[in-house]
Amino acid sequence: MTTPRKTTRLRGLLGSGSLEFLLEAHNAVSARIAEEAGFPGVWASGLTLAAALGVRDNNEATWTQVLEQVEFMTDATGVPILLDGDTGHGDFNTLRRFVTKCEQRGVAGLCIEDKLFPKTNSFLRGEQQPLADAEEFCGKIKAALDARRDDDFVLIARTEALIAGRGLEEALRRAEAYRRAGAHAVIVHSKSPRPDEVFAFLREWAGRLPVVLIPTKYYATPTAAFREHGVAAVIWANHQLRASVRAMQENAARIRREESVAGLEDEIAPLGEIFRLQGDAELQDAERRYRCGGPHGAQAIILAATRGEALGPLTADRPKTLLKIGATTILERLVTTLRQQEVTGITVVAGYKKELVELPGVRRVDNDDYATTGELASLAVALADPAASDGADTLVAFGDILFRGFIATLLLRDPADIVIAVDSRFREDGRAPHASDYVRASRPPSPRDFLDDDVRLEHAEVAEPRDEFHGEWIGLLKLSAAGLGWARDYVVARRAAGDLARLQMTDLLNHFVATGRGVRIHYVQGHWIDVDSLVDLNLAQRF
Ligand code: SPV
Ligand code: MG
Repeated sequence: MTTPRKTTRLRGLLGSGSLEFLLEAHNAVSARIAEEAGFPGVWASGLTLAAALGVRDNNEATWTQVLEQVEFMTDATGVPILLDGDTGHGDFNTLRRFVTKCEQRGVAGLCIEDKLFPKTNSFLRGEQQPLADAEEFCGKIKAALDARRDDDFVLIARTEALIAGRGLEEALRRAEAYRRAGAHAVIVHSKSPRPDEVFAFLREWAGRLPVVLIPTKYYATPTAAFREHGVAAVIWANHQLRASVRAMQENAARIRREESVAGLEDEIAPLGEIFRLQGDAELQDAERRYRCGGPHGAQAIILAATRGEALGPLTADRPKTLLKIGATTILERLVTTLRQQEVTGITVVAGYKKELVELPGVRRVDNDDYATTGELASLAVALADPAASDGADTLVAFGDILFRGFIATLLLRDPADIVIAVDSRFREDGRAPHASDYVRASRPPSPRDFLDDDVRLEHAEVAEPRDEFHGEWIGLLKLSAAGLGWARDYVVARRAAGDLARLQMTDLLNHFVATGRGVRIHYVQGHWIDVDSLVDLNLAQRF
């Protein structure tokens, strides 16, 4: 079954027989927010579109400029948009072209009002609101209807008779003329603080066409009263803009006063929410689907759930991955390095202070049990995420390492299913012996390493260095699509067996060895660093 067109849905909404609500929006993000809040349609308000552009509601923005904005709104939403077309921005002929362009840009319906171009907002200048000649306005309605390609494109005629102080009789006379001209619904606008005059209109009108109201001034009217009077739809015409203006004014004043944004962080939308509203997840999926070949199309999982207790007070307010190396965090540098190797679709597993882990274009998943689980539980969270693509090569990296980009490329270019980078200089890296991920390989490093590419892992272990080890795993692993599947099978099995929480990445590597999958090793000599201690952090500043 295909979804009905937006025009058809707007038509249906006005004729539904029950009271519907449209919410104002003035740009794509406010339109999307209105849709997500559950509104079945959006009012693209002339007043707030103009205000957002910093101009007056006097047709200072041309109709093409208005449509530029509205096109972003229709692109960003699945619900129909009813555009405030003011007077139609000119005579019948301008209006015809306007209707054509509205249809082309995905607008579901247009509302035109019987005032003179350029109009003035209905709540300004008292009753100094010159009305259009009703007959001429009927000609515009007919022209607009004839200009449509889509028979369901909605045309609403709005009378400003009450705004202009011309009384109920004139409002009824005009509404009736507009009905005969073919309008699908009427708006009778009022600036009275009470609904009496619009309710009087509704009683006389007796349901000849759906009536839409804009109760900006008679806002205190109970919604039940609109229902009782058979109102087809209510438009909340400017409330998103007004809410955001108040929020921005308070925000700006506070930042100015406090000379800091630190106190605001928890009170404003997190960056991740902005990326979500922009649809970043869709782009990540698309990147996985459409960027193919070689290292292109690889994805990455960064394990960054732990605090890094060894760093003491430095990680009191942030996870280790967010410590700064120069001007950027470890995570930012890691992401930049990965992107330079054309890795797209980066997922970071956060835990400790997870809400701080936000980076443009980086998907975050959470291991909320980070305090009681190990690396493999974090990996399991990423593998369970639907965004983890099964078709791509995947780099798994610890969130506290920095490495030169060529190492990632080495792993990605290797056709083996499971590949790790191992540092053979672990005894000479200038650091005191420390516990880390050490490996025993099928042979020690040799000058032939660049030629002989078939070194295999025999055993991996989190331990103090011992003579039998050939190197230190740097915390970077490449899995092919098949390798990713085996890793997923393993974490599922371990979870079922009940010991996933205590397992580390070395357990996964040993499992691969034990099951004959073969883990290929690329030896490197330096060119990477991990940040486990203050000494490491200092070394990293020079990396
Ligand atoms: C608008 O939202 O632009 C309207 C409603 O036309 S009003 O501001 O009340 O005129
Ligand atoms: Mg308007």
